[in-house]
Amino acid sequence: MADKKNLLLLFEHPTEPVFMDKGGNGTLFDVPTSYVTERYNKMCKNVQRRVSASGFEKCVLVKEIEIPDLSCPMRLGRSEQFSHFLKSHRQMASALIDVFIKMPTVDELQSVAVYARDRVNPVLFNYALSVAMLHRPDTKDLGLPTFAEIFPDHFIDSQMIRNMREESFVVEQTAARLPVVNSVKYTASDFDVEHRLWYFREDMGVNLHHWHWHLVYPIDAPDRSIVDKDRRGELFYYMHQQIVARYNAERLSNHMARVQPFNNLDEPIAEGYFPKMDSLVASRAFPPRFDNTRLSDVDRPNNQLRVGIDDMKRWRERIYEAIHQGYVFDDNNEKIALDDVKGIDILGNIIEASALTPNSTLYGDLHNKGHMLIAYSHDPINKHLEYAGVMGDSSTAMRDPIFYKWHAFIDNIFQEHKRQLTPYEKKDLSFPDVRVQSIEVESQGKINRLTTFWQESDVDMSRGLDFVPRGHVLARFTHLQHHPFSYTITVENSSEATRYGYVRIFMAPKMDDRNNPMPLEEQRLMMVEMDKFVVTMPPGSQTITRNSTESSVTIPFERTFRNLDQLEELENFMCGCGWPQHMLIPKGRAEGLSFDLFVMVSNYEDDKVEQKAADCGCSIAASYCGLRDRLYPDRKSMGYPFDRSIRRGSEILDRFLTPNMRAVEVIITHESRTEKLSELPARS
Ligand code: CUO
Repeated sequence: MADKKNLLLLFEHPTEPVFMDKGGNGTLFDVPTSYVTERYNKMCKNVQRRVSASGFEKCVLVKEIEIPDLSCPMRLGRSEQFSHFLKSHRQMASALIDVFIKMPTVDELQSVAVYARDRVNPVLFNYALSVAMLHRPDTKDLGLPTFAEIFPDHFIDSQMIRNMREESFVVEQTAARLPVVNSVKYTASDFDVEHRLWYFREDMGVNLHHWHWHLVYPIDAPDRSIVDKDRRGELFYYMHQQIVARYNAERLSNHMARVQPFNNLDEPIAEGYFPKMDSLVASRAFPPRFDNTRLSDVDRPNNQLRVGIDDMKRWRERIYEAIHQGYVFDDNNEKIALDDVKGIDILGNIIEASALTPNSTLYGDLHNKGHMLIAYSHDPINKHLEYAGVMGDSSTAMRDPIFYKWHAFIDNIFQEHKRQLTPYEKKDLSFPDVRVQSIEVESQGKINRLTTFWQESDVDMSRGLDFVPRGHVLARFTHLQHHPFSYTITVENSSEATRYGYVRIFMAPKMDDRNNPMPLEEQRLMMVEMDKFVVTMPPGSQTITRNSTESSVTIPFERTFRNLDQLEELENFMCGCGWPQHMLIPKGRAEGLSFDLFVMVSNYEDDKVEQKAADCGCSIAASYCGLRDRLYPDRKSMGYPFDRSIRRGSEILDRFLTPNMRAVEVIITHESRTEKLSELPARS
C-alpha cells in the first residue's frame, strides 16, 4: 500500500515533470510509461537512471489504473494563471477535486495525481489536491507544505528568484550557500505614501494566512459539505473585517487615516501597485496597475468572465434593500429573514458569493467579481493578452492597497446589517457574580508597555525552484516582530459555585488619526481580537495568566518561518490557517502609540457549543479559522461584544464596561532596529 506521505512530494517542483527526483533526499516515482507525457515518454527511464546515478533514497511505485476523465480541468492551459475568484476556474478545480476525493484508496489517489500532475495547470493542481487531501479522511492528517515553499514567485521579488537560482546552480555544497535577501521596500519609493504599509501588505505570513483561509473555505466544490461549514458566511465577514481593522491600526501607526472604502465604482483608483513579481507558471510578470486606473466592464471570453459596473451596482443595491427590509429572497422566491443569529451568515454567503448563496441571480457575485474587475482593470477585454493582477489570487491579493479599500467597501455592507440589530443591553453583556478586578500585560519586565521591532528570518524555498540543482536555498525576509508578553487578569467569583468564563481580549487604538479620543461607535470597528479562552473560576478571587503565544488568533512563528526538515512533525494542514504570530500586535511608534486593551469574561455556560470530540490536536487559531470538522467554538456572534452598535449612554469605552469587563491603556513602542536570527551572512 502506498505511503500517503509520498503524496506530499507531488507538490514539490511544480513545473518539473513528475518523474524527476523529489524530496530533500531524492525520491523517484516509478511512473507507468503510459502516464508519461508524450514529450518525455521515450526518455523518462534514461532521465531517472541519470538522476539515480547521483544517489537517491527511495523509489515509489505508482500503480497503473484506469484514469477518470480529466478533460474539464485540462481545459486550463498549463501556463495560464489560475484564480479561484473566477467561476470557470473554480468549476475546473471542482471537477479535479471530485476525481481526487472519489479515489477509493491512497494508492489510487496517488496514481491519478501522478497522471494529472503533468497535464493540468500546476497551480490548479496544487489547489485541487490540497482541498481534496484536506477533506479525505485518509489524508487530512497530513501537513502540507506551505504555498510559499512551492510557489515562492507569489511571495517574493523576481530578482530574488533569479539570485536564488544562481546560488543553487553555482554553489554545489548546500552548506556553503548563503541566504538571498528579500530587500525591504522594493515595490515602491517613499513618494508612495501607501508604501509605509509594505511590511503588512507584503508580509509572507499575512498572505499565507489569507491563501490558507480560502483553501479551508472554498467558494465552490463538487460536494456541498466541503463548502457548507459551520457559520462559513459569517466567518468570511469576520475574518476579512478583522483584516481591515488590523490594517487600520497599522495605518494609524504610520500617521495615516483609516482606509477609505471603495464606494464609488466609477471613480479612478488613486493607488497604483507594481508587484515586481513574475509568475513562474505563466512566465509572465504579474501586471501592475497604474495610479488612477478606472474600472471598466470586463469581457474576457477566454475566462468566461463578463461583468459590468452596472451589474455590480445592481447587486449592491439589491443587497442593501434586503438588509433594510430584513429578509432576502431565495431561488424559489421564498423569504428568508436576516435575523440576529443567521442573518450575517446568509449575507456572508450572498456577498462573497459562495455556492451557498440562496439566490445568485438576484444578488449576484459581488465580492468575487469585484476582485476580478480590479484584477483585470489594466486589460479588461483581453486586448493585450495580459493576465490578472495580484487581486486575482488569494495568495497575492493582500499585497495591493486596493484590497483593503475593496474589503472596507464589502465590510460596510455587513456593518449596515449589524446596525439594524438591537444593541446589546447591559443584561446581554453582564455575568452576575463575576467581576474583573484588574488586568495588565507584562513584557520584558515592563507593565502595559509592548515593543515592536524588525526581525530577519530565513525560509528554505528550494522546493519551489524548478530546473536547478537540489539542496536548500534560503530566502531572508525582514518582518515585524514583538517581544512576547503575558496577560494577568484578576477575577472575582462572588457566588458559591464554580463558574466557567470565556475570556475575550480585544485591542484598539485609543485616539483617531487626528489624535482625538475615539467614540466607541468608531472604536468598536477597530477592535482587533487578540485571544479567547475558557477559564474555571472557583468561588473567590483568582489570578489568570495567559501568554501571547497561546493566542486563539495566531499560528506559531515556526509555522510561517519554518525549516523544511521539521515538515514531518507538522501533522495537520488546518493548523496552517491562522494569523501569523509575529503580526499579533500592530507596529507601535517611536514615541509610543496608545491602545485600549479590553478584557471581558462572559458566562461560558451561555457561550459553549456542544461539539463532537476532536479527532486531532488542531485547535489553534480558531478565532479566524474555525475548527476542523467541528462547530465554531462560540455561540455568540463573531466579534461580540463589538459587532453591534453601542447602546445609548455608553458612547465611550469606559461607559460601556459592565463589572465583568475591564480596559487598560497599553502603549506600543516601535524600536527601529533589526534583530538577526541567523549568524549566516547574506549573499552580497
Ligand atoms: Cu479573502 Cu476578498 O476574499 O479576498
